[in-house]
Amino acid sequence: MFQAVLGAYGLHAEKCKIEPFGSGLINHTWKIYHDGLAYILQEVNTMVFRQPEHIAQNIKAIKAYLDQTAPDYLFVAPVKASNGDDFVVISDHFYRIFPFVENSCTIDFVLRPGQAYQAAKQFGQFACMLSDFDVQKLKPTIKDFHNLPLRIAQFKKALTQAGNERIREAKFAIGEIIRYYDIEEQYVQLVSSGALHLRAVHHDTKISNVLLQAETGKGLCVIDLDTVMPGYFISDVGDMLRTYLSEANEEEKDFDKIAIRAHVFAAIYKGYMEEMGHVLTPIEKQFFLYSGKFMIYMQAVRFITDFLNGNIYYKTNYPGQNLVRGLNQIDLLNKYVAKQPEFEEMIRGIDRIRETAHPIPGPLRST
Ligand code: GN1
Ligand code: MG
Repeated sequence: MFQAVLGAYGLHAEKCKIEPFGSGLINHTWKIYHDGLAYILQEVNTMVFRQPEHIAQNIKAIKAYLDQTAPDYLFVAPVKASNGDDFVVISDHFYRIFPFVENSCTIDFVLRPGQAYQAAKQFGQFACMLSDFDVQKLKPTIKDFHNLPLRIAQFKKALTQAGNERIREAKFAIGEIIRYYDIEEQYVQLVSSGALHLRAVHHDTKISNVLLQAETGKGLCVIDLDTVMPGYFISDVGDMLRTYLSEANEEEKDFDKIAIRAHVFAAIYKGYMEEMGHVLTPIEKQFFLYSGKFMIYMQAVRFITDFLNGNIYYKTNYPGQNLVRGLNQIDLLNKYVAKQPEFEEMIRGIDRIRETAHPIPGPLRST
């Protein structure tokens, strides 16, 4: 495989050092060293991305737009194959290569609030740069990706199809998912009322999708644009809250280690709002906190559904892993909900400081 894929880019597999890279649950990724240069090779999972050419088209459209409107932005575009294409298809498998950005690094876990701040600023900047881009030009790369009612429908269907043993094992998790159905009801209400604007949304804002300057840790740009498509800002903010706030990640089996870091919340809010505060509508801003519930809950539903279905979607390393992940997310959700009053207070505090620094202009102020 490597020979054919790398050959399509004019690289010689026998001269390359190839190592597995990253920790994604969907695609396969390798780092390739060739002639003093480094690349990232990815095989796109076409069971998940049914029309991978949509990914390539979206990235091309965004690149063309940003080349015009934000030429200084570091946009990591795919390397062109020898035939000029952005990807190659070998035996029905879909591959692409990215340049490895020198002096950059990624991290897998937020250790300090400053890192959450940098990432939130990067995802905020990306959303802001695309706020006037015509989202209708973006094709959905995964249909109904963050459509919570559909995820609930899939969960209900899995409940009717799963064997008794799995239902018994997941009993507590199932009860918790049902107990939180109001999160879905609120989403339906939000979308149907038009409160959320359709925007270009990244949809996968985990910390490892931000390139940082290796020496300073300053954010450089966002990567992994496979799921950039029309959506709502709650997906991006919500997945940051889901993946940055906790002291332990979604794989943790010891739930005592799941603890919410309030200073990380403040960093995400500050970083994102510095970039998107003037783009989001006042109504959208009211759902900043809701976005955490929305994404943590949806991830719990997706993990538990996959467990009930016999683990057909997410890569797993041991039986019951999706149940552990789902229970982990439910624990996180409970702890997040308990923190809401504290976070509301923090938001008010940060907004007050921002307003003092940038007073609202116009008739609202009489001086
Ligand atoms: C998948 O493969 P990765 O880690 O980038 C999933 C996300 C989930 C995440 C949970 C296309 O992302 O939606 O939040 O696992 N991506 C897809 O770890 O389903
Ligand atoms: Mg991804």
